[in-house]
Amino acid sequence: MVPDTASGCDFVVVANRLPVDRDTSSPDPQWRTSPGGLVTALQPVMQAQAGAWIGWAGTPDEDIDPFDIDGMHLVPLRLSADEIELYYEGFSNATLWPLFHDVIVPPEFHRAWWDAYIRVNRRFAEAAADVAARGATVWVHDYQLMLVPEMLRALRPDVSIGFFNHIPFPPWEIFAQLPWRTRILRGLLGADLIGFQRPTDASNFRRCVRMNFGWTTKANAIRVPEDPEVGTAEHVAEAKAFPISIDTSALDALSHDPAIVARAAQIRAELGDPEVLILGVDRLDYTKGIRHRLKAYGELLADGLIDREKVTLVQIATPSRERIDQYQHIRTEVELAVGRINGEFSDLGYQPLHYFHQSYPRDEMTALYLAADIMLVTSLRDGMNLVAKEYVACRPSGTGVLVLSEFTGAADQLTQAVMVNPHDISGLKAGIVRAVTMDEKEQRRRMRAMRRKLQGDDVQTWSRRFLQDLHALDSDKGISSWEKTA
Ligand code: GDG
Repeated sequence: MVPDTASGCDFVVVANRLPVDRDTSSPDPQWRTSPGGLVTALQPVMQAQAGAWIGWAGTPDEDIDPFDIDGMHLVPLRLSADEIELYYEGFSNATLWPLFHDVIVPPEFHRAWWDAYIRVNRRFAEAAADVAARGATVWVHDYQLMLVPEMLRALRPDVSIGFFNHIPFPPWEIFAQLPWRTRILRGLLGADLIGFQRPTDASNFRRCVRMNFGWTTKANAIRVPEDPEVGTAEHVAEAKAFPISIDTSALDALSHDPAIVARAAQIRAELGDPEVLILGVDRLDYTKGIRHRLKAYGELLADGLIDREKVTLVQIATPSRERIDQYQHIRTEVELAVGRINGEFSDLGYQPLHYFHQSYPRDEMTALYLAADIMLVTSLRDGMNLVAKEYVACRPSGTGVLVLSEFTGAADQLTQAVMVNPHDISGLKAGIVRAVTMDEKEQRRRMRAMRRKLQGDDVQTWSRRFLQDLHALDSDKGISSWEKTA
């Protein structure tokens, strides 16, 4: 039964984290919106439609009343320390994350993690069902919440449900390992529209549906039969690509800010004015290919293929998921490699590699992008990789070279980057040398094309396209369109 939701919200975002951080510097801690792409994209829709955002506030075992900030209604959900360990660190980040990133490290399958995942997903679905007005639009985000669409559809068949998967979707041959694959697919299929980063992700998903259930799919559409056990009726779900992007104009404005431009010059000066400044910016995650990048860089210094007096690499590795074993392991490996390179190739006046295991404010990140001649993005697998797009958006000079892994979603769009296969260390070395030696004319030609691409493709356009498609499906009610194409 549809509850009386006359006073509910017409637009509801459901994501693992709320888009806020608590500023604990004052005696009376205040919330601040965290400057992320998703908030930027959704805030105008939230403000126009009295939208709500449901998520965890970041501290375990804490009850926080709903509150309003910057025109958004935030609904914090309580997660216990145990749930963070089993649902978030466990099932989300040690089962799904590695499985969906080409099993770079082995995924772990534990039934207790799965039970916690169901429990927490149900809590999110129930919160969305409580908050959404009749006929509302609910947009669920990412791999931590894949069961929410079906759970919500059972509770609230009147709402229109979108899901966006920020990470890759694996091919059936990998996905099939998951002991709970049927439940995850059914969970996602509860949505009317399931968005992916790349067309390949969407086609992997549709093939998983065909292989797992033996159902047919038509173009992007999947006819999902009723499930009396769960309480959902037959409907048509669409699975297609909506590549995410960045707030291009905000970054462009920052990159013209005189204080940030001055800071970029200062960064170069502090590094000893290298002829070529190379930059890497990643969460410290095994998917980002930081080890491969350092191996290539170390070999280039050893071979003398790049001039150690002229080139400096700055690697920012933002702390991430530090309680998970594999993340502690990758940190040790990266830091060993950093120590080796600096131990071997530094002298009193020169350090080839500056490594920072810290987070920085957005202005400082922008100054780093402005300062860098070359950006290295060498992910082994990455849904999109926003850093690649941010670097391009922060190059108003039109110079600079992006070295980009083929295994990122961004590679589908930023085709003028120097493409590399990070597993091929010789090829990666050649890509870096190509970037270091590229003449300015070629840099400008490539950068111009990539910047043009980003102007017509920002995060606002991304959310608008997704929501327009969702509403178009909704007015059509799916089944009739399926019949039309029969
Ligand atoms: C997931 C998918 C997909 C990083 N360090 C700092 C900082 N950052 C910002 C970057 C960028 C964002 O964090 C990282 O985004 P990525 O896309 O590179 O990677 P993931 O975190 O893995 O994101 C990915 C994305 O979701 C969106 O759908 O593209 O594939 O894995 O914006 O700038 N920002 C600041 N300080 C830091 O120290 N201010």
